[in-house]
Amino acid sequence: MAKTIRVGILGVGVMGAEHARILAGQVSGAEVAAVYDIDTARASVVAASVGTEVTDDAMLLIKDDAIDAVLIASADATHEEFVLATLAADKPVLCEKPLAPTLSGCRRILDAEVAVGRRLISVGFMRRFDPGYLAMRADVAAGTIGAPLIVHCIHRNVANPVPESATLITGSVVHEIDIVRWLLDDEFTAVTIHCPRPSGNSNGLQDPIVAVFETVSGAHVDVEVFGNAGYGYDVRCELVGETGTVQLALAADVARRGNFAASEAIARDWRDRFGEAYRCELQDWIDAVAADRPARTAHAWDGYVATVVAEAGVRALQTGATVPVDVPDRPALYA
Ligand code: ISE
Repeated sequence: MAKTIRVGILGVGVMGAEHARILAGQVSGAEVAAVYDIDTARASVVAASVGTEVTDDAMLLIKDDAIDAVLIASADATHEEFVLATLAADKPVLCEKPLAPTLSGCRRILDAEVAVGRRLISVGFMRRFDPGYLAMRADVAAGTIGAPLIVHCIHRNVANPVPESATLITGSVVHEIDIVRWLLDDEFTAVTIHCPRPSGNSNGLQDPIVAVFETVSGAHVDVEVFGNAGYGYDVRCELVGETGTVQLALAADVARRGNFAASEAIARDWRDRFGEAYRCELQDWIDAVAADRPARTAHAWDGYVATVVAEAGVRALQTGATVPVDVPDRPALYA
């Protein structure tokens, strides 16, 4: 019988609790073996919900022989320390985005993994497992729409309390940065940020933002992002090629008709919209750990490049200028 992978989860806020729930109930071959959170009361609630133990020391959890793999969903500022400790323990780790909040932190992680010489790090860009994005990528690879020329993206949150406008880029647009690199198999070369009149619901921040990227192949990518769109969590993507277009379907599972009108539900948040993607991401990660192969998720290099591009986006927001994106050479480990 295949080995059960014993996962330790660091951080059980919104996403850590969701990962615990999915791992415990929807993923085969996995067990949530321990959880840690800086808020021990929260850790106890999540541990009880999945029938596991609470550990009050993150480093002990990472080193524990009873833990095979580590999932990091703690505060962004803790990612670097926890990922490096997991690498030092020679264990696979799935880290929620961002890999680290600073480029220097991402670089230290990358260098550490290159020194180990084995890919142990996965980064939680779950959209790569969404059936719609997967179908779009297959179309691009098959040449169905010809060479991609333009990508139109929409990313609207219901009410996302972010500390500063830049977080709309580092926390939200970063998903489009990753998914477009992956869809087009291309790299970004420049970014410009446009700032429309802020919404009355913007809490004093620049919200919405429109980011426009250019790529090595010459494609243009626009991303409209809202922290506080109010009406629903709405993620769209249309890829325009030389001979056709492909886009994510908008339809929910059911559409209702009545009172001379038709309606369908809109997701409430990313857990709702990307539930299947999270499940597939976790199942693939567990299968990869069991088979001792790299997971299909984004790896540390992808996490690093996403931060390179997002940081350029933040500079573009701050200066109003078009900022070049300099992606260094890819280490052979990520070929
Ligand atoms: C949030 O942190 C996420 O990662 C969601 O997937 C994204 O849609 C949202 O905009 C972010 O704030």
